[in-house]
Amino acid sequence: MKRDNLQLYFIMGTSNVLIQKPLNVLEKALQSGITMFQFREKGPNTLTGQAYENFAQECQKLCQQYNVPFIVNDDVELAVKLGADGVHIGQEDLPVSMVREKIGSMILGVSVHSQAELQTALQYGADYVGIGPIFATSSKKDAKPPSGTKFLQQVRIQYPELPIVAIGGLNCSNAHTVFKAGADGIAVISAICESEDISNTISTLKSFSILDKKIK
Ligand code: 3NM
Repeated sequence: MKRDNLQLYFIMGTSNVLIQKPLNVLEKALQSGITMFQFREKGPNTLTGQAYENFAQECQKLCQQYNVPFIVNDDVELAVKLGADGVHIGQEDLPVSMVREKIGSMILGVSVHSQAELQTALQYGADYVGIGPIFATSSKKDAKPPSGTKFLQQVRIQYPELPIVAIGGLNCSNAHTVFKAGADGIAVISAICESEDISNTISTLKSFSILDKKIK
């Protein structure tokens, strides 16, 4: 994968979208320029069984149309079954080594919060790491306390070439701080799911990245 893919990483499941249809939100986000998508069906009243699988497949189909990598959160079996572009795991999920074995050369993203977790992720070939929650988030019930940008900054200095995405409470008002701290990109749920103008939100979020600054 390219570091550029992380620039604006949208994460969504049915429980994150209250008023509109989830697939409409995803399509609008794809049209507006998200660079990666994570299917994360967690939280209250989530889909199960065939409905869960069908919804994942519909999300994947849309991502393929827009040439945006489709990443599955946690569910390695589903990712392999659908031929997803990758898997993202947290520290509560299967060990990094086991996931790498199961998914072969697919993209592997790992959430890390400490040096020890970072070293394990790198040892087993994580393609990118997620660092957060940077700010308070209401989208993940078991999120750790907000960490700020200190660890992110440290990891960037330590590994200048490592693909890093920041997550947790990021929005149009604060996203600039994580790009400044060295993130390649931002991962967001509510900033897009709760936006009244997805296209405008996405162009604002992307404008803080050095990738867009180079073009201007
Ligand atoms: N993981 P929002 S924070 C899925 O810290 C997730 O690992 C986090 O949602 C972590 O953009 C988070 O609405 C939720 O804050 C991010």
